[in-house]
Amino acid sequence: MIKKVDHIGIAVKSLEAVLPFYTKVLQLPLLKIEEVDSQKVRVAFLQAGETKLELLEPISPESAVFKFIEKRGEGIHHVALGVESIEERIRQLEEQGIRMIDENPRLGAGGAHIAFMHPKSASGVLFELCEKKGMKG
Ligand code: CMX
Repeated sequence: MIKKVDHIGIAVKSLEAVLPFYTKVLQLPLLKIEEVDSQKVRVAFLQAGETKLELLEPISPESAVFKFIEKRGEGIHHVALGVESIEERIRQLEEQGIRMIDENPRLGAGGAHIAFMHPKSASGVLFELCEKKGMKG
């Protein structure tokens, strides 16, 4: 069902403030920076071997990431699992009693199809299902 850990989401207050740590200290290649308006975040993707890190900066107090940082501070926000046939995966999880935040996939960064599971259904971890239909990586 799960192909790989596609990326790990990390909540940050400011991309500019933390990027030198990731690009200069850890020497991870910066793949892209983009705004995901639907999620009210600006994101930076870094290649970390076979997976990626997604730095998430809230661009509005309405963003889930803004609320997360207020409550818990900066840090690991979610784990994104790469899947195929995301609609089918969602149905399977629901059949097993898992509460989905997204009952249907929606568009995330880079045009990926994504759906979040509720952390209360996943022992306190916010998991994202992520399908890259016709996309590389
Ligand atoms: N990881 C683990 N637990 C989390 C969490 C996270 N990232 N965010 C919230 N929670 C927990 C809280 O600690 C809280 O638990 P307690 O009741 O035990 O304190 C519970 O979930 C409810 O949290 P809340 O602060 O009251 O916030 P909400 O219920 O309003 O929202 C959530 C929580 C997960 C439903 C919401 O953040 C959400 O819908 N997330 C999915 C979308 C998202 O995160 N988008 C940003 C990234 C987008 C991208 O990658 O492009």
